[in-house]
Amino acid sequence: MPSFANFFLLPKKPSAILVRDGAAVVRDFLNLAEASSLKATAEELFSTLAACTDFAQAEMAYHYQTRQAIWLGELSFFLNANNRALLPRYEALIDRVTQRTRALFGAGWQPYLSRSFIRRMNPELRLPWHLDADAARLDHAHCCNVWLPLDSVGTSRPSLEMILGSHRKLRASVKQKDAPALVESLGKPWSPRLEFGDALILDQFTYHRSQIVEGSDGDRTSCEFRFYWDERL
Ligand SMILES: O=C(O)CCC(=O)C(=O)O
Ligand SMILES: [Fe+2]
Repeated sequence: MPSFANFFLLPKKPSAILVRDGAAVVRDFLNLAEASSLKATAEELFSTLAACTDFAQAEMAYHYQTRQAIWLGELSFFLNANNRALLPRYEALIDRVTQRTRALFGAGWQPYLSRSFIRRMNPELRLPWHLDADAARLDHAHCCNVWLPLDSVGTSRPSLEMILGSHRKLRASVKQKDAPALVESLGKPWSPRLEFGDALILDQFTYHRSQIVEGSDGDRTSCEFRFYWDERL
């Protein structure tokens, strides 16, 4: 528990929490109507990809077929050819997530669609400990992940597990892979519970993995909307 004196020194703004901890939970990042629209759009996207027999975008086919992930890098082109009616709804949602990210964290955040996904997760697809800076080849000095699960997570469905503060130690040494000893040296893992509409914002150097929830089938869908910082904005 923080002491009474420290209470007034704790950062309250999500942007200050992100800088301090490398992760910030934002309750109601999307309201219920927006989150429901995102979930319906994600479901329709998965059905559209499932029905596609001939992908013009090889990288999209690769992510979908190997990892059940919809790559956003060329999704607009794909929808233009395969489900044009869905395109404006998808683009409006990206705009909404961008506006919300900028309002909370600063106007310099730019959508990084070529490093963004909507992902279906099950125990076989779980991601081990990693840094997004390394695993997702982010190639910018400042990147974050607006992680939006499309169901509540952290009880029966898996959340993310992370080590708060690890971003400060790992910024200097990016090439660290799955290593239990590294986890112990960085601190105690923590997993937030998130309700539908809540988001977890992760710094690209925060060490994290898919949470392991024993006794559940572990299925869930989530969005990884990545952003990079453009100082000119
Ligand atoms: O969805 C997961 O379990 C892992 C996601 C992840 O590592 C990420 O969004 O960076
Ligand atoms: Fe990740």
